[in-house]
Order: sequence, then C-alpha cells, then structure tokens
Amino acid sequence: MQSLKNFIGGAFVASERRFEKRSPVTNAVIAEVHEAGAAGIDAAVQAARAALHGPWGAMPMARRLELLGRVAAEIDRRFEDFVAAETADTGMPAHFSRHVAIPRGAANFRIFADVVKNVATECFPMDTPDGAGALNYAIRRPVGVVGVICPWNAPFLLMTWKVAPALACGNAVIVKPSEETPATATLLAEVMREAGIPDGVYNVVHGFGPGSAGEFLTRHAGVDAITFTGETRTGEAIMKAAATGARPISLEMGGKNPAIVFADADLDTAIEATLRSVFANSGQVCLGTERVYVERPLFEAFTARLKAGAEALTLGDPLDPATTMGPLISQEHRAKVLSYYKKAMDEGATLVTGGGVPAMPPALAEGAWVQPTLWTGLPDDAAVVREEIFGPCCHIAPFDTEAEVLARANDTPYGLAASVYTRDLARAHRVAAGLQTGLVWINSWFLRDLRTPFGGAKQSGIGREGGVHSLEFYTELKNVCVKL
Ligand code: NAD
Ligand code: 6OD
Repeated sequence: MQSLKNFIGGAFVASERRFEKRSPVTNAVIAEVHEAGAAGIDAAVQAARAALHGPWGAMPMARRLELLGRVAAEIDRRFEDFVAAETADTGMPAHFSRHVAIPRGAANFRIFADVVKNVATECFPMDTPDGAGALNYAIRRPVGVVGVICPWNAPFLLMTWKVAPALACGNAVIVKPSEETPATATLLAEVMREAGIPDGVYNVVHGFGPGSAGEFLTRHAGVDAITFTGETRTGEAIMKAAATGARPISLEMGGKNPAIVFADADLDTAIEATLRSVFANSGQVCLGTERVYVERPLFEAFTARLKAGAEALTLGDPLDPATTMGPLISQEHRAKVLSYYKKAMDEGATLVTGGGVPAMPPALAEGAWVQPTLWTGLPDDAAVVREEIFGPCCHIAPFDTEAEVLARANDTPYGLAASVYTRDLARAHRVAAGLQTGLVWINSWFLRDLRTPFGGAKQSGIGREGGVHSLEFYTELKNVCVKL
C-alpha cells in the first residue's frame, strides 16, 4: 500500500496523523496519507518564502519557463504512472485519464509558459507641464506565496490549471489536494524535483478542510493569495478566511448547468454532446449538464434518444477499455447522490431510466456505484432541478418559447456554464448573450481553448482564470512613471 507524504521545501515529510484513502471502485484502502497540521503548513509557508527570496525569485524568466517545459516533458515521461494514480484515486475510466485528465496537466505547463512569454504590458507616454513628457509602463510582479485548494473530480487537470500559471508568473505554491485524491499532487512533487524546480517552489500539504490542512492554509498570514476550486459553501468559508489580511482570492465553484435544445437542432449532435455533458466522469464535472430544456416538438424524440444513450453506458472496472462509466468518488458522495434519486421520486418525477444502484460483479460490489439516471415531469422549483447533485443524472423538461427558456435557464443562483443547440445562428448568439453564465457552448460541450477566460457568474465563482486572465490573478501589475 502507498504511503503519501507531504512535500515541503523539496523533501517528503511524514506526519504523526494519517488517514486512509479508499478506492471508489472496491472500497478497499489503497493508500495511507500523512495529514499536515498547523506546523506543517507553517513549514511550507517558510519554505515557499525562502524560495521566493532565493533561487526562484532571482531566476531569469527564460530559465523559469524552460524548467516548466521540463515539468511538462517529465509528466509525459511518467504518463502511465499519472494515469494509474488518477484512475485509482478517482475511479474515472482510464481512457478519460489517458485522453483528457493527464494530457491536460502537461498542456497546462506548456500553455502558461507560452502565455507569460508572449503577453505585453501597457505603455502610456504622457504630456507634462514642462513639455518634456513622461512615460508610464507597467510591469508584472508575482503575488508571492499562493495557496491552491483543489477538488477531487478532475484532480490533476484542475490542480495544474492553477499551479502552472502561478509558477509561470514566478510565484511559489502550497497545494492542498482533496483528501479524496492525494496521489497525483504527490507524484507531481517527484516530477518537480526531477525537472530541477528549486526546493520550496512547489509544496503539497495533505488533509481535510475545517480544522485541518485546508483551513490552516487559508488562515495562514504568510499566504498572499488563495485560489480555490470546489463547492460554493466551501468557497464562502475561504472568502471569510481570506478577508483577514484582505488577501486576493479566485474561486471556481458549483453549478447547475442548463442545456437548451431548440427544435431545429441537429439531433445527433445534441444527443452526443448531452450524453457526454451529463455522464462524463459519472457526472462529476463542474461544467456538466444537470438541467436539459428541449423545445416541445423535439421533446419526446430527444428524451427517447438520451434514454437509449444512458442505457448503453457500460459500468465497470475503470481499467477495462470497454468501461464508459466508473463509480462515484466515495461512499459519502454516493449517499448524497442517492438521496437526490429518492428526492426526485418523492417530488413526483417520472423516472425515464436508472434511479438506483446497479448490480455489479462481486469484485466491484462494494464500490460507489449508481445508475445513470434521467427524470422528467418535475417543476422548476423541485430540489433536483435547483440544487447541484454532481452525479450521472439530469432532469429533462419541455419548453415553448425562447424567452421562456432563457428565463428558466437563468432562474438559478449558479452561473457556470450552458450549452445551446440550434441551427439558427442569430438565435444562438442572442441566447448566448442572454445566459447569465461564465461560459456558453453552441452545438458542443467541453471544447476548451486554454487561452480563453474560464470561471463562473453568480454563486459559481469569482474571477476568471485562463490565458492572460490567469496572469491578472497570479501577478500584481505595477505602474512605473518615468519623468523624461
Ligand atoms: P469541496 O468544496 O468539498 O472541497 C474542495 C477542497 O476544499 C478540498 O480540498 C477540501 O478539503 C477543501 N476544503 C473544504 N473545506 C475547507 C475549508 N473550510 N477551508 C479550506 N479548505 C477547505 O469540493 P469537492 O467536493 O472536492 O468538489 C466538488 C465541487 O467542486 C462541486 O461543487 C463542483 O461543482 C465544484 N467544482 C467547480 C469547478 C469550477 O471550475 N467551477 C471545477 C471542479 C469542481
Ligand atoms: O478545463 C478546465 O480548465 C477546467 N477548469 C475544467 C473544469 C472541470 C470541472 O470539473
């Protein structure tokens, strides 16, 4: 069994306190994880600060970015180790970690090295009373020590999405992976060392949220900025912690994302993309669809096709190439998802498919399995239609007019992402503009260009990351005014 230690100042550090990491697939214990206490967080902050005042802070940008290229190359070299670790921790099908999660980790390091290399800052020549003039130019400085708090659903992709730009900008980071997915952050520590990243630049502290590593990290006065991905309620707690010292935050949080399918949509495209957006990673994708609105003439046909697609999913061992859906992350999360399955029926839903626990072979029977599930027939104020479930399920409702569906799609405290399916270009642009979300896909889902702004409106987030937008968070812009 693996023993996953904290990584502080370039060394793997043991803790007295340990916790167990269980497999989502079998519920067997697969690792013991060393939990960082307040002293561990303090040591990580000191190590990060020493790196900023030492070799990392003094390193020329070109060398820093070259090292990030080496990190990407080292991830590629250890690709199968990362695939195995991510798949074991999350239970996601190995083809998903192989084709989406791990390649994105390496891509994040390459992309943000390029972004930092190529982004200019502003320059304003100005008049002065003596006629000589002055020149204003802006330079970017790293913000310092960045606390990176990560979720479990796509751990490597989401962690590197923050670590890569933070390091490219010259910061040092302290990563707190989810207690559910400690493996790939720990593996990345080995990669950092191998790539020659100086000690203290990348630190990993394991543990939980309240009363553990997460809270200690966000409350530590030596942490200059905090970037977080996870539930909205957790984000609120982190905002409160960051208020002490008025420290900047970037929050990527929950969602209840709608898909809108107009009657003129290409049905094959709408079905293919909606099946992915509802069931990919067992519905544990922040950008995933949990509400589908279908224009009435297409409602029956769409629902029948989505049902057929859901029933064609193959649940099984994530390492089996035939598997298209794995388990949920944990027994605890399964209990939450199943409570919504029950609530849907209590609220009067019509069950289209699923709704329970699948029969699995004996070797997998203790895993966190649930059936892919679809409902119709609920009013928009039903809990299942309003609250984030984060499972392989969605509610499908008919609509009659564009104005009506826009109002219903927007009637939520969340605002992360939406998808719109139509062949009418003018309508596509109109609806995209009217949706109160940070991201809209037209006739597609999860097409990601890493240079584009990423983040949520309303309670789905604060701030944008991606491309130059990440630089806005991970650097301080300083204006220098030179009197000529
Ligand atoms: P979570 O909020 O439970 O945990 C996220 C992280 O925060 C974990 O590392 C956890 O240990 C830590 N944490 C918990 N309480 C804390 C506290 N008080 N102080 C500091 N740290 C604390 O989220 P999760 O269950 O891991 O992830 C699922 C959620 O993440 C869903 O709501 C999903 O929508 C959201 N998510 C959002 C995005 C996005 O980009 N908007 C992406 C992925 C996931
Ligand atoms: O692709 C990304 O950069 C990103 N942040 C994806 C988020 C997925 C949520 O589960």
